[in-house]
Amino acid sequence: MSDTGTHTNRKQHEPRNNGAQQLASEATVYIQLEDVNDEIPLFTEREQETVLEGEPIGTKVTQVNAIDKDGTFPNNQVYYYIVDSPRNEGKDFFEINLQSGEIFTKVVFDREKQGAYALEVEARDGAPSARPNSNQQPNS
Ligand SMILES: [Ca+2]
Ligand SMILES: [Ca+2]
Repeated sequence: MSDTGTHTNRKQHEPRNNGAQQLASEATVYIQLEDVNDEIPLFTEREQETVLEGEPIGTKVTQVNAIDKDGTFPNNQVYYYIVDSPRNEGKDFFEINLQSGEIFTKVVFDREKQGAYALEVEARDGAPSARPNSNQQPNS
């Protein structure tokens, strides 16, 4: 379809019912990007803490914090765990609040028995991972 004249004749573009005609319409589609759980919660700092010997069970030692850069819940929800491994020296002596990351003592310490403990903690997010080879587990 082209205009034969030097200037456009608007009438040629008006709909007519006298033959085959292509119909068209336009619409704007708003696309919202959906967050995929591809970010791992990362601890903001590795810290060294001290606890006094002789303190009662349940004494707060510290609070760890991890940040997950995913955009939405639960992809960015962080849960804290004490790593359940025989190599985790401190696992029987401390407990952690799943949601707040606060760490508390589970025993009364005696500095003369053992002077320091290494405690491994883990941050996991709240949704199956979208990362490859994740087996649908949360990111950690
Ligand atoms: Ca995440
Ligand atoms: Ca994401």
